[in-house]
Amino acid sequence: MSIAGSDPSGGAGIQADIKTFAALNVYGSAVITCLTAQNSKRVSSFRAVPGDFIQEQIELVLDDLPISHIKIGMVGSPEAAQAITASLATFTGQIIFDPVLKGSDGSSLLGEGTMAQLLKVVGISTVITPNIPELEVLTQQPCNNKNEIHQQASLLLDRFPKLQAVVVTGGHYIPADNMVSDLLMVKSHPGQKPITKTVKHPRIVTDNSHGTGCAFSSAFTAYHLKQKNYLEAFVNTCQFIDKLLRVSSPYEGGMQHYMVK
Ligand code: PXL
Repeated sequence: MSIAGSDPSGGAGIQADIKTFAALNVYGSAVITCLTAQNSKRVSSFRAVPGDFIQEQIELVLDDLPISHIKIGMVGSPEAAQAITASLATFTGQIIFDPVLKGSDGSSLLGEGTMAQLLKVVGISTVITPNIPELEVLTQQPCNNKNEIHQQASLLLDRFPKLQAVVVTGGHYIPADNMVSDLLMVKSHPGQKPITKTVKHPRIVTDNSHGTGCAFSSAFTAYHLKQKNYLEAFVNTCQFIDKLLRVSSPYEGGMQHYMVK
């Protein structure tokens, strides 16, 4: 199940999630938290779906389908965060949360007063997949280098008991060698350091990157569903996104093209 915002241009949000699930042969259900008006270039506005209606959707689908994994994207309002945390209180499967703060044009996708609620959603999640700016907002600490990123990811694992893994996507920083590093940190036994894995890959320069974060977290969700292992899911997701960007880059129009097989 994806719980996220709608992007009518089909590149990000719940549309990207469903396409990613389909490309990876995983069934997807979709609960929409808010409607955005946007295209590949800019987000013009968004409207929240009422909290009770979000809750009704989640509960009806959970009541019916054998859902093992839930991916949460744009929450968009405090009411949505409340509805999500309330309706998933007894869910025991994986919850993978991509703490979306901004659209790819840099505009805020965080509704008024939602910061505290975002942390509530982190509190029910087993995995979070922030990019570096989102990690900084979640932790309220600068993450300017590898040490700071590792330290803050590790502190999040300590702070939230349900959280098992933190995945930090590195695409927002342009390093000198043009290599992007994505990080997986998995909680270990109490008192022991978390297990870390870094995947380094060449930066793919393309205009067709709208929705990459959504595709990343839903691919991680789909791979974990199939492989039941954070490390395998992480490595496969990095490869999938690399391929998705490569396949998409020749096309005009800013979008990703899911002919990845
Ligand atoms: O990529 C972040 C994102 C998530 N969810 C929705 C979006 C976007 C970016 O534009 O529109 C609905």
